[in-house]
Amino acid sequence: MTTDPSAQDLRARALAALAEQTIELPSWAFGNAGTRFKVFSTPGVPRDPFEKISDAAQVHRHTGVAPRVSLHIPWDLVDDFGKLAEHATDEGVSIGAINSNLFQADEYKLGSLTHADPAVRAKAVAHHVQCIDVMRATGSTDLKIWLPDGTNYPGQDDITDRQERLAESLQQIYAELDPEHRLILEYKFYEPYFYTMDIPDWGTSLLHCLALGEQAKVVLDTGHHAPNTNIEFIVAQLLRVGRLGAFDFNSRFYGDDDLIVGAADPFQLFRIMNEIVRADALRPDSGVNFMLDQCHNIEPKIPGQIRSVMNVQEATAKALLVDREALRTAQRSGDVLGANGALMDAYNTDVRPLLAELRESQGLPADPYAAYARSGHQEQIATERVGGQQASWGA
Ligand code: LRH
Ligand code: MN
Repeated sequence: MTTDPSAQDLRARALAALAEQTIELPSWAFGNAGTRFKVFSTPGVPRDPFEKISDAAQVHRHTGVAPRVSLHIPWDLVDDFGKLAEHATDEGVSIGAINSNLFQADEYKLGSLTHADPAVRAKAVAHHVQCIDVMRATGSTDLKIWLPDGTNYPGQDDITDRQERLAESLQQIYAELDPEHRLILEYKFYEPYFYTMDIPDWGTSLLHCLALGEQAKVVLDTGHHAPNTNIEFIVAQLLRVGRLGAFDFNSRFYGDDDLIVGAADPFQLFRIMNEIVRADALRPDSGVNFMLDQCHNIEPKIPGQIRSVMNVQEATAKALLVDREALRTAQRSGDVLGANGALMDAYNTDVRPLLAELRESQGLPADPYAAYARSGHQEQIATERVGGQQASWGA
């Protein structure tokens, strides 16, 4: 352990910030998932939203930083959302963002909120009114909209007309929000359509959010950019204008692979968290909701989520250990290698001992992944959860 007072101070401030960090888990990560080629089943997978929440609570119990679970409607539809929220409370977690679903209905083939037929748009708007009712029943404040709409061939539809219809539909949804609610709007550059996506990039999402009002913010899914996009640049820009509402963290090698965050590119995750720390946006009241959006196609789900949460903590800890004074001095004096070096020193720091110390100070296992493996919970649910319909995307 260093004796240098400024390094000790940096370490103490990093521990304090890490102790406040929270990461929201996606209910669908605990269900079966796959690709168009195969959705694999796994013993012990939840059969309903109650079991999904119980599994998410296991992640929080072992890591201490995952106190919220986002739901997806209709995948997580239940008769009584009040009961589901009570179950979450009993399990020591709460319900986070409510995700709408516009990508599994036949009538949305040529569009939902952008569709030329007002009746189809009205149905899509009504789905969001239903999601807002779920938010009221669960105490959630974030309505998360990923717009899957797009076209496959040039000329198939008028790009501008679709944007006008989209703006009108979003305005109708926005008007239904309660004062404490937010509409967070997710973009994606391709898939399920391959010529245009109606919200393909951060600029388009931002334009619609600015047109809607203060309660509208952008969702940045780390898997939704063209290869080699400088995502931390987008993070810095959205933070600068106060419109970064949330992350959907995952990682990818090529497409929207939804792999474990930090698994494919831990350096990119560090660079993203470095912009978050630089903007002091790690604070719980920063308005940025750090969420995971992943699918564990072949690996066990709960250990996969635990590993994911630990990867975010590690990237965050490294970003918090950047000597910002040295960095600023080098940046301001044009010391290119000095500035890059300040960042790389932090990135190349092994922060696992620091995180182990944090967890032990909170009465948590130093290594949550190993602790969960020792708990026998995976074997227990594989034995108990027999029969019923395993949860999945239900495509
Ligand atoms: C779309 C997306 C969106 C969710 C879905 C599960 O690719 O990222 O955030 O609705 O995955
Ligand atoms: Mn997403």
